[in-house]
Amino acid sequence: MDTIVALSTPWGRSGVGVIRLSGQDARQIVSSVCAGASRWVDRRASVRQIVDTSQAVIDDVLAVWMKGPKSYTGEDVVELSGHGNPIVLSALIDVLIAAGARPARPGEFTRRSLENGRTDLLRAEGLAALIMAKSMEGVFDARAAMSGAVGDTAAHHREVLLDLAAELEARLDHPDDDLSMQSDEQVAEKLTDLGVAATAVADSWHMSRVHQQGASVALVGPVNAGKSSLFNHLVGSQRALVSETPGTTRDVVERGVLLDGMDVTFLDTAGEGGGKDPIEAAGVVLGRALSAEADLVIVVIPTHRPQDRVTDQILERSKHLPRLIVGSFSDCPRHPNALAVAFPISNVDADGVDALRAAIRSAIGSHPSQTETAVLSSQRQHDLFRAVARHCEGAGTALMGALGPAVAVTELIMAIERLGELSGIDAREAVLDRLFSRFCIGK
Ligand SMILES: Nc1nc2c(ncn2[C@@H]2O[C@H](COP(=O)(O)OP(=O)(O)OP(=O)(O)O)[C@@H](O)[C@H]2O)c(=O)[nH]1
Ligand SMILES: [Mg+2]
Repeated sequence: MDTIVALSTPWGRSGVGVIRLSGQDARQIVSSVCAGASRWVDRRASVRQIVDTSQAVIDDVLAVWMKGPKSYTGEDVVELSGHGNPIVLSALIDVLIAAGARPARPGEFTRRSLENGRTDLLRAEGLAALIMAKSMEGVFDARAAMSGAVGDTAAHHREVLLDLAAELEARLDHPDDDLSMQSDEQVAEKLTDLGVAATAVADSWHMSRVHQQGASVALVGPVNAGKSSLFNHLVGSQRALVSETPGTTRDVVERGVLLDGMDVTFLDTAGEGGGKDPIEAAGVVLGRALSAEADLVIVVIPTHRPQDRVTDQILERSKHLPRLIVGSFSDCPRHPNALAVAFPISNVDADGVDALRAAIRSAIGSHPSQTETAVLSSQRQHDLFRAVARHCEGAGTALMGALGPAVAVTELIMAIERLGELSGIDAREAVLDRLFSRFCIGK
């Protein structure tokens, strides 16, 4: 196996930059570019001078050798902390490459760790999530993922499924003997329970994704509802144009802010029910498309006007989306036929905006808690748990219906395979390639 090398800290000027090498020749390669003789003691830091071919000293580095297999990758690892100047660091890497190391590919250190059984795919994804997390909740979720909670849940589901599959296989192999311990109904009931549990795990991804990637919150509503005014309050600066002309906002205006430790991107969209202007109409279409993908929709309804057809349509369209309904113009007399809303606000004096902000924050993320429950750290994990739930459901239906136990077993085997893919037991190269291409080089 080649010895690989990469900078593990970001390129740029900083106090130190850490260069990592992994592979059987790691120590020997570093020794060959050190001035003077070098002795290595496992996990003991020592200062060394790294020289180029003309023996000029490039840098003094702090070197640590971590003997395999008890290292990050499971191989011999050497970490060199050099001075954090990209010119120095790239010169160091160049001499290490000239001495026999090969530049690492993205995620290759973690991939080796996986191949050497030092981690599994779920933990590796947890690690990627930890590095990318855009909120403290995301950090805690990632830590839970790295502790193996998802793997434990998957292993438990796998055991139950293997038992049930074996139970059904027995019926198929010996249809005349009564070997089965459980009735079809009992098996079907267990499958339903498992399907529900797998769905609950899959659903947890919605929240974890927001924790990890930050949230997008779209403001929608009829024209002149005060969306842009509210948007400006929420982002804390005058970003969107406000005017009494209906249809002021056309393009979607976007602004990211840190809301109580979470990256939140607010989107102000074109109001609905304005004139027949084609550009305005195009703005409405764009706003609808983006708000359908948002993590939260804020429906802004002016409560000094009667509830009209446009409002009804907006409420109908957003009813399956996570949403909060806000009543603007709370400073004006309420119209008797206005919609009753949970969050009254006034854009004149920002009354109610703080309460709304708190409601938005709790709608998009729970507060940090180190739960032991399975928290997913990738879309891939979500899709697999969904598939498991679907196969459990399919197996139950087959068993209780005309298709019978043979089809049910096939479904169960598919569910077991999906669970295996989760931790990488059966992961194909393609999955690995996709996963590791998202890692940064040096990780
Ligand atoms: N009194 C009062 N006036 C408001 C309030 N919110 C907005 N306005 C006024 O209503 C008008 C429309 O406000 P905007 O924020 O531009 O409304 P919008 O929903 O973005 O409108 P479009 O972009 O046209 O869809 C402006 O003149 C605002 O000053 C409010 O809560 N109270
Ligand atoms: Mg507007």
